[in-house]
Amino acid sequence: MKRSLLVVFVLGLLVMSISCKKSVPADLGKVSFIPQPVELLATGSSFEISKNTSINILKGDEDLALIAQLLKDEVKLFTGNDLVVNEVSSFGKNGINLGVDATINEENKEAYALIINEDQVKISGASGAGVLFGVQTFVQAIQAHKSTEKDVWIVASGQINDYPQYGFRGAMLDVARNFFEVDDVKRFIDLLVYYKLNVLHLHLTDDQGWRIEIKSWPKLTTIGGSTSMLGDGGFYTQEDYKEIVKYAKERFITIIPEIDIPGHTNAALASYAELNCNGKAPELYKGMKVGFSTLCTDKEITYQFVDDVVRELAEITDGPYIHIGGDESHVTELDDYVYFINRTQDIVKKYNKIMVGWDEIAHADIDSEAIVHYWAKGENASMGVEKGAKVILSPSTKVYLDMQYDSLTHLGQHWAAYIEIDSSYMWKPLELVEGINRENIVGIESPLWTETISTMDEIEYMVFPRIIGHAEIGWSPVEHLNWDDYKVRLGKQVPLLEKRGVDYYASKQVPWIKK
Ligand code: TNX
Repeated sequence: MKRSLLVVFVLGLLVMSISCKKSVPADLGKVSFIPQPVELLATGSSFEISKNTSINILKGDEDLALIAQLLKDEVKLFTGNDLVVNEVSSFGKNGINLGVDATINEENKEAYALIINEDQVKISGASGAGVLFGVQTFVQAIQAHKSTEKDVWIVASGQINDYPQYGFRGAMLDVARNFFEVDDVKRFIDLLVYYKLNVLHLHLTDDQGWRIEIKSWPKLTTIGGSTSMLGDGGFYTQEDYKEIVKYAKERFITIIPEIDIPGHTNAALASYAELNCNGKAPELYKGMKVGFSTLCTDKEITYQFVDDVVRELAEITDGPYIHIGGDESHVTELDDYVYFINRTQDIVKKYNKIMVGWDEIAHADIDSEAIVHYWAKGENASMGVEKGAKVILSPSTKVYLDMQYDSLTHLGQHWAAYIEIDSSYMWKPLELVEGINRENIVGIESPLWTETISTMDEIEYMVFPRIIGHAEIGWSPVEHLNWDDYKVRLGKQVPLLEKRGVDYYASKQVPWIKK
């Protein structure tokens, strides 16, 4: 545990000397939390979770009812105890109490305060999101301590005040190269919640597949969604997509849908001949190449198409963003590209959404509302910032989850780098691109491209454990980031990962604890 995490025992010793009820002293300061909380004070006593412990929420709070259910499920998974959830009109002095209290942090809605003492646990969030994050921290504290007698679990006492450094902490899943069912996406969302991430970017279209139903252009999915690289294709109906958005929203995760245009569009071009400059539809494509396709930027029908797609997508997307891709448009002339992105920006604004695009969009006349998604070129990110835009950081050499761990990894690619656990953890957002400062950065995102990946187990193997480190970079104060300390805490995530059935890469760099 780092020295900067001030752990005070005096109060705890006092409490213990008054009451010697607990047989096993527990220390909250020794729990291997990830992400590392901002402030932690151990008080040297403990709280017991038995079969009779209740989870309490105030009557009528729907957000908290779902969070209470999630906590109940987690407690059952880790302790075997099936706790009752009570809706109360005011909190008593016992049990695990969940509540929203905006005053705990006026500046940061995602903040929470977790207080564990002998009689009760209090998890207060500045909003529902904060309560959910506090619950995740509490679950990590529970699993760190064994039961002393059958069905009684000891949780170390203390206080945690916590809030994230960045308000945008995301992952991306490419469902275009290979398609993943709604249930897989829901599982992916569950895995993000455990580490306090709050954004899921879905890469919905690419050369190899169009995965979202657009009612005014039905062939996009009946033709464009009929194949994939390693499977039989597939797509989300708008009802499916709405179900994903709802599931994510209940867990305080924002869905960002991406329609990758004007390049990466072979599936759309194969579905509608009129979107091609030569009026001919190409064959569907199942290969690995990138950068060979483009919408016809000087046909008016192209903009009708973009307008319809953005309009339908905006209607079913709850969050503020639409991602328009814009990467690797190698067969679009630069002038045409700039013209296309400019018009697309107007369309996205017309439907009251914020345009996000890969770093190449900085070449266009983007305005200060746009967000440049840095992945490859620092100079593009800087150019975007000069135009007043903000930046999402996805440095491909650090956070690309499809990059192989080393030369023996049987999945993935290595064009950006081999990314072992140390390398994926050891970078700092503020040291990445010259001229980009804290106020220019929205947050960080870890993308998983799926050219070589087609099952949930494979997703998990590439994502875990690297994303756990990215979650800490996005959440914890920079002075808490330390590889030697982190790798030990990561090694202690084993029970959490295994009970949750996560198929992770057991890197030799990490001192994994024995099961
Ligand atoms: C680059 S990152 C791409 C994707 C590929 C990925 C494979 C980006 C904006 N474009 O189209 O899937 O590399 O690693």
